Amino acid sequence: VEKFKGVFPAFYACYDEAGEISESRTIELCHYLYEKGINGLYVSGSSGECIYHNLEERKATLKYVAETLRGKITLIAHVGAPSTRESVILAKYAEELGYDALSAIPPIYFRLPESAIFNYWTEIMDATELPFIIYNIPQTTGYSLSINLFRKLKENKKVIGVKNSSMPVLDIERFKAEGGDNFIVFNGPDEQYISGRLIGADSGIGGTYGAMPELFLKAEEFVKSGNFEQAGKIQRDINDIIIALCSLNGSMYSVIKEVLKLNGINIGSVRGPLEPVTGEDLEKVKDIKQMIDN
Ligand code: HMN
Repeated sequence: VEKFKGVFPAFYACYDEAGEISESRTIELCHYLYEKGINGLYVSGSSGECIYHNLEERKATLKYVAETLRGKITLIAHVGAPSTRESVILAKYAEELGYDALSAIPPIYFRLPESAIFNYWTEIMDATELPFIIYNIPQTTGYSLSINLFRKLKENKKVIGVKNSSMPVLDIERFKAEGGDNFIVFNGPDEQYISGRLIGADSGIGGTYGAMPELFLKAEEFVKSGNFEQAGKIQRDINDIIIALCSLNGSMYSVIKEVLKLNGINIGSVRGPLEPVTGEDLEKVKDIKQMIDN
C-alpha cells in the first residue's frame, strides 16, 4: 500500500495543434510532473477528458505515459468507459503496459441498479490481476457509492482503495472506517485536501494538482509533519487559486492548460464540448499564474 500514498495528479489530455492526442506533449507533461516530485499519476480520468476520447486515443495516452514513467512512480489507469466491453479492453491493455492499479467510474448515462454497477466493476476486476480502486464521483456520474455496495465490493481482494470525489468529507471518514488500515482512501475534492487527509484519506488524486504541484506537495509535507497551521494556510491559498481557475470563460481544464503554457509546457487546449479560454480572459491567466507562483 505504501506506493499508493502521496500526491497523485490527475493527468491531463495532451493535444497537438490539430486537437489530436500528442505523443511528444504527453511525454513532456510526464517529465514535467515527475520532476516536481509527485508520487504517482492517475491517467485517463475526468481531468484526462477520457469521456471525449475513443478507445484508440485512450490506449495511446495510457501507452505514452507508461513508456515514460513505468517503474519510476506509481501509475493508476482509469479504464471506466461507456460499455463494459471497452472498459475490459482498456483494463487488459493497462495490465500489459505495466500499470500498478486500475480504477473506474460507475456506469454512466443510464441510471442502472446497484447490481449492474457491481457487475460492471467486477467484470473489470476479473479481466486482470491488477488491484482496483473504486471511483466515487456522484457530481458527474449521478451515482453516489452506498456503504452497502462498498462493503460488497470490499469482499473482493482486488479492491484496495477508493478515490472519493464526493463533497462531504464525512464520506472519506466512513470509507476509511469501513476499509481499515491497509485500505487506501484518496481525497478527490482538491478544495478539501487537508480536511480529507486529517479525517482519514491516505492520499490525494486531483484535477488541479498539475497546475500547482508544488503547493499540494508542500501541503502534504505540512500534514505529515503535523504543522496544521501552515497546512491550512496553503489550503486557503489553493482554494483562492481554484476559484480563480473556475472564473474565466473557458472550462477549468482549459485555464489550467493556459497556465501550463506560461510555465513552458504546451499541451494544447481542451476538446469540445469543453470550452477554451478566449479573448480578454486569456490575459487574466497571467494573474492566476502570479497567484500560484507567490
Ligand atoms: C480525475 O481526473 O478523475 C479528477 O481527479 C477528479 C477530481 O476529483 C476532480 N473532481 C471533479 O472534477 C468533479 C477534482 O480534482 C476537481 O477538479 C477539483 O477539486 C477542483 O474543483
